[in-house]
Amino acid sequence: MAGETRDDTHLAMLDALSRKALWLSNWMIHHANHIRPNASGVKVGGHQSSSASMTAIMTALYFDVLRPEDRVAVKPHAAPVFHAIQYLFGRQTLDKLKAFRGLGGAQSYPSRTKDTDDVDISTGSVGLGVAFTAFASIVQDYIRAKSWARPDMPEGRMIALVGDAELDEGNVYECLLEGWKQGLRNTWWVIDYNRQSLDGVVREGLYDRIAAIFKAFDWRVVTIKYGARQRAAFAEPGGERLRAWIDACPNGLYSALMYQGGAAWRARLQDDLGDQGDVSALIARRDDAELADLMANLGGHCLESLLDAFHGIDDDRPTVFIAYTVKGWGTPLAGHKDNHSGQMTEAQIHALRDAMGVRAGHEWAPFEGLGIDEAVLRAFLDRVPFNTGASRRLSAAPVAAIGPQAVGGASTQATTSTQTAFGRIMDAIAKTDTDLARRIVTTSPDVTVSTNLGGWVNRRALFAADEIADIFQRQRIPSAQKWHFSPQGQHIELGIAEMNLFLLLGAAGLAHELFGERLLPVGTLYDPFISRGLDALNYACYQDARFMVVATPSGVSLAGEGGAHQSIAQPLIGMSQDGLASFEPAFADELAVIIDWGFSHMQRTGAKTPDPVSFLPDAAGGAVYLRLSTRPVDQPRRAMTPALADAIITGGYWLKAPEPGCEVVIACQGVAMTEAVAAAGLIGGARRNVAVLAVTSADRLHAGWLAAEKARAEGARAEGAMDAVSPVERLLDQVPDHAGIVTVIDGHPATLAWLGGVNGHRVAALGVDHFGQTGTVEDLYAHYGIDAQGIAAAARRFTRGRRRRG
Ligand SMILES: Cc1ncc(C[n+]2csc(CCOP(=O)(O)OP(=O)(O)O)c2C)c(N)n1
Ligand SMILES: [Mg+2]
Repeated sequence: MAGETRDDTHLAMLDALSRKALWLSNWMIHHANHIRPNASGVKVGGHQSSSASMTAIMTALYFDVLRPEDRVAVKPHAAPVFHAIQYLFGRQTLDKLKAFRGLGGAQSYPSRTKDTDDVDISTGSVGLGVAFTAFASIVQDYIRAKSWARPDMPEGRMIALVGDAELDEGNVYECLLEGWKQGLRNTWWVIDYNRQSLDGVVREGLYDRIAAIFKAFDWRVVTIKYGARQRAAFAEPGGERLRAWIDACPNGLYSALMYQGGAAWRARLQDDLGDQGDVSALIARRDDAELADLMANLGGHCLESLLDAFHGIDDDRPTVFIAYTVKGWGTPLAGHKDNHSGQMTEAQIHALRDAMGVRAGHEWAPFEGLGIDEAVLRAFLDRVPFNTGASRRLSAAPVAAIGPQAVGGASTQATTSTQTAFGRIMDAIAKTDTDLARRIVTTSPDVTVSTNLGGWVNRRALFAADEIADIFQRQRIPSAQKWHFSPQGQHIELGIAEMNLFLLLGAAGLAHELFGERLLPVGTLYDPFISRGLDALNYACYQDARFMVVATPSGVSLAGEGGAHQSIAQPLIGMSQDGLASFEPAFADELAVIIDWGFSHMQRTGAKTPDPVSFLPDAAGGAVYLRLSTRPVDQPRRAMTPALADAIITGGYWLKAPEPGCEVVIACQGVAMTEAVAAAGLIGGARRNVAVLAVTSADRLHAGWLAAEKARAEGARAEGAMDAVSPVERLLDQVPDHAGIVTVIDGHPATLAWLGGVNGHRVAALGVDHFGQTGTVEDLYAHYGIDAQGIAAAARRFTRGRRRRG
């Protein structure tokens, strides 16, 4: 195997491939920006310097160190290097490289869902891919503790290739602390320590801070500072003086000299070290080009040093490699403080091409100019461990749902809250001896008990690599919670950081593809704090992770908690977040149907084409968001028919159907249903028909409507069928044109205001549009006009208005 026979030929091979990866990544960006037609004139972009900085690190890893079971998050702006390497492996097409950053082309930042060259972990929002690796490792441990791990799949290392400025992101530190608590293993972070970010050169002394932080969390710190040629020079007479000069050189000056080249290095070194005997002679022995090469030979660009460092690790302790690099290494952009988005000129790229031995017109040739026989290179690539085996994207058979009846232990209560019902449903599932129960893994950022997961945890225990008994139980101190940790446990208790919650849900929600084992992750948190983890939630959805996030309390319904604990925008987040089916049920029986459906939805992987009835792309599956409340609500006494269950999943149904003379519809999502029903009673009656539309998912009704609109538009364009009708249109088709709709939600009124656009009904959109107060629910609902009186008042405007307009 490569890596085990590290002789000169092997190094020469790697060096050739490194040069090729450097060239192809730079050319890919040049081609996209300067050769491919670009009618709009809008910058295409791409990061030549950030790619160059990482080339040797990625060469050492991909062509030697990595094993098929390892999983890698590549620094987003090194995507071109990743695509180039996959191209050399024969796993990326030339067409995709030519279309880099174009429609259907290789993606700007590595993407699991959009790229076709086997991206392990998407990146783009800096810091998230880094932390994701830690949670992927925890998920790997979880699976192995259950003895599910596939016998053909050894334990992998979860590896992040990290830009040094990514360490500015707070989520990195949140994850370090969580990792320490969880006994993190098998995690490598390789920091591309080029001491430049986007805007410029970083502060002096950063290395010491970084190293100290990692050591504080019990990580091994491996510093790869000097290349082999530098180390050889340090061994020459006077070499120690040169090393001391390098160590003392400020980051900005080193970068500037890198940019200026050999003559500038000589002038500066002579100023500082001239007439000093051995070291002056050491410098004088080298011509300008050799001197520049020596000073550029930092550890992160030296394959030998990198391989030594990586192969030096033979245990599972989390390890950070701080690899000193130069941003733009090997290109004329090297070291310039503005090089982040800088690109080579035509003349510069041609000069680089010539230096690479690549002929004009042969820029994409994978093996041109390497001085090694193509057959030898191909044979080498075929033997590279990472390149052996089939697709790295694994799969796992779906776990069967158990039906809403089996999970619906809550529906017998006359009055209950959706959050109480959630706890009972989870408890009911926990009692079953089913694969579904076994594959669920729950997690919560220090709000397990207050989000009602206590019953589940009591039955299914907490996860930890080693048993930890519940001391309170042992001491016979009464407590409703049994907190027993064991490798069999199925709840991962997190610290408060919501970013970590969504990163873990993302990693666990990809267990089937990363590790070939199905997990059904359920995470609970406080609804307003979705915003705290929002980018990680978006990131999990972007990666197509499958999970269920259950958030309470909705809106101002936990009225006593006040503005900081009340959520307003969350229903709009639920609607606008791609890949997330969002529900806000009012009743417990709806919740049972939704949860049962949700576990199946989390496992579907079909086509994204809209269903002909719901107009939702449900065959493709996705993640699920449930917005619940702690407020008790009177429950309807009814049988759950298949038709009702379908409507609940589609997004809405008539709680009180419109009659032909209907003047007002009250459309309500979630916990304000109590007020909606009461308002209908106030204004309806013998004389006037008031209908009540129970919306379980504005998200899905809205998405179905847009999809039907699109289908009609396409039909019109093609002069084909235009008869697509979405569920919300079928519902509102029953409402007379002159009727008005009052929409009600404990959340932002825009969530339902669009209902007026469907058939042109007038709308009064009620909801919460300012920070909440403390008070009782009655106080607050009256304050926002979503109490029964407020709803009735809004409805009266319609009935009077109609008469006036006669
Ligand atoms: C969350 C987030 N904020 C900002 C950006 C824009 N951005 C992309 S790269 C970058 C600088 C990264 O510097 P570093 O990590 O040191 O990478 P280098 O290019 O130096 O290797 C910034 C600010 C981003 N991608 N994500
Ligand atoms: Mg940097």
